[in-house]
Amino acid sequence: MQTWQTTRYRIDLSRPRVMGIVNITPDSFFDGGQHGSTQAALAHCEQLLKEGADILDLGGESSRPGAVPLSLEEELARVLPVLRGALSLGVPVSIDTYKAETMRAALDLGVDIVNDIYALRWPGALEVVAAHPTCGVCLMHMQGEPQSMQQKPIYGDVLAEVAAFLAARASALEAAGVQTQRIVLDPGIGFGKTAEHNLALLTRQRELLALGYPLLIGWSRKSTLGRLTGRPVGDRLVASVAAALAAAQLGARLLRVHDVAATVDALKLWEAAGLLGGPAV
Ligand code: HH2
Repeated sequence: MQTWQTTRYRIDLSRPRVMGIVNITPDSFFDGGQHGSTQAALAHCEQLLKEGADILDLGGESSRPGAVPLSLEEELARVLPVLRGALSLGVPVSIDTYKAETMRAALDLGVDIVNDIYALRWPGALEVVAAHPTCGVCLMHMQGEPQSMQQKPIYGDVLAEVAAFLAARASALEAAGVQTQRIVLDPGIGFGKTAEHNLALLTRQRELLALGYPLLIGWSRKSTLGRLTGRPVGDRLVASVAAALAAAQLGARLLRVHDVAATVDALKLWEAAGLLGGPAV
């Protein structure tokens, strides 16, 4: 059985799992400012669990194109109180950060997963994860950095380059002693990629499964869906659910989404129809 080892849970990936997004930020591209206080963020966590989320992914810093980096102090002030509360809700809790100090503080609280858009490339990050005995980790691909990543992303073969990067990061982590079962990979939809690059990563997603790790995918509300449909971010629910289903059908086992209830409903139908039999790793 395919699983993801995390601090407190071994997550069964024999079917797709829904990771609900909790942005404790004033400026996230879709829900900025909606769950900015600790109380509002925890209420949102509980709401997402009622809707069927399997995992909660909490972040204090927006990584939207052009986002301004946040100080460590401000990030800790935003995320730690919410993490403390979320850890009692009975599901795996993930921290979306690239700062080693934030990872360490979150892991000290008992957080289950480190989700890093820089794939542990910031100083000290890899060492923090490697020093932990069991936490899960998501390594994401990004070309450039959020401030400038959408200015002119260039690839020869986007699939080959993303796959090579992710394989190298996973190898670095394993060389530092992290077990394969703790690692999942994410091609980073929208992170230094044009709409064409993102769509190639969907149509050829199966090639990433060949790396031998579970895939986590985040299409939710992203601009490529706006390019395809002509709709603003607030009107991309249907396209987001469709993208999540397509990713699941093509073998992704972790879906990072804002719209948990709609995604869970759609997955139930896809599962009943036998469309989620994508190749397990
Ligand atoms: N996307 C965002 C943030 N973190 N992590 C992973 N692993 N994969 C993703 O695709 C991903 C991610 C951006 O979405 P969101 O958190 O809603 O927006 P913002 O960064 O503006 O807070």
